[in-house]
Amino acid sequence: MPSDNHRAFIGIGSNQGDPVFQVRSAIKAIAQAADISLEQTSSLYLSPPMGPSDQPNYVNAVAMISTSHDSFQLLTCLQGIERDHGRIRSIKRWGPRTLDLDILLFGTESIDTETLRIPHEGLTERPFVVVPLSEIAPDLTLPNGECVSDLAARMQSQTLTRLRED
Ligand code: A4P
Ligand code: MG
Repeated sequence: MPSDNHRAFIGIGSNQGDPVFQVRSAIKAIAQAADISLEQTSSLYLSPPMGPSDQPNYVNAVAMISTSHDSFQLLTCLQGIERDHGRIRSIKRWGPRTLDLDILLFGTESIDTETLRIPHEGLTERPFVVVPLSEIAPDLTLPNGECVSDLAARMQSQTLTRLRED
């Protein structure tokens, strides 16, 4: 990895428009994006919606990338990929979506602005983020100092189903 590159983790989620297809297609788009190199991707996981329950189950995954973008440039790029996948932002918080791409971690950066907060809010409380993250980077130390695999092992993740590859 060149020294001006940053390692980042991206949370991928979908619960509309064939979610498995959306997540796989998003992974391809990330791999093809300029100035981003896809390093690892987790399995796909199915889980009930966090938030309003009157929406379909979600498919989630996590990707590890290296990029020469800064974190704001990366956000712009990911929002372009969301748009390409028919994402329409609704005013409903945690409502259904064809594709959601969240920057979970960006190197060791800590950012708190209107448009970008890193680490991503709720990162350490969500099994659909922690479990796939732990699958691809088990030794990763989270900003709270905890090893991600220890957190994943402690987490209630009965509602999370790992999807088999076909
Ligand atoms: N933004 C701030 N920080 C970030 C970041 N680190 N990465 C801003 C990406 N975006 C970030 O996001 C709203 C604004 O957050 C963006 O314009 C960006 O500037 P959004 O994607 O438009 O809205 P959202 O996703 O509905 O809001 P939010 O609060 O990010 O929701 P979450 O946390 O993404 O949760 N249940 C299951 N099982 N699986 C899921 O994946 N996802 C959600 C959404 C709800 N329930 C779920 C799942
Ligand atoms: Mg989001």
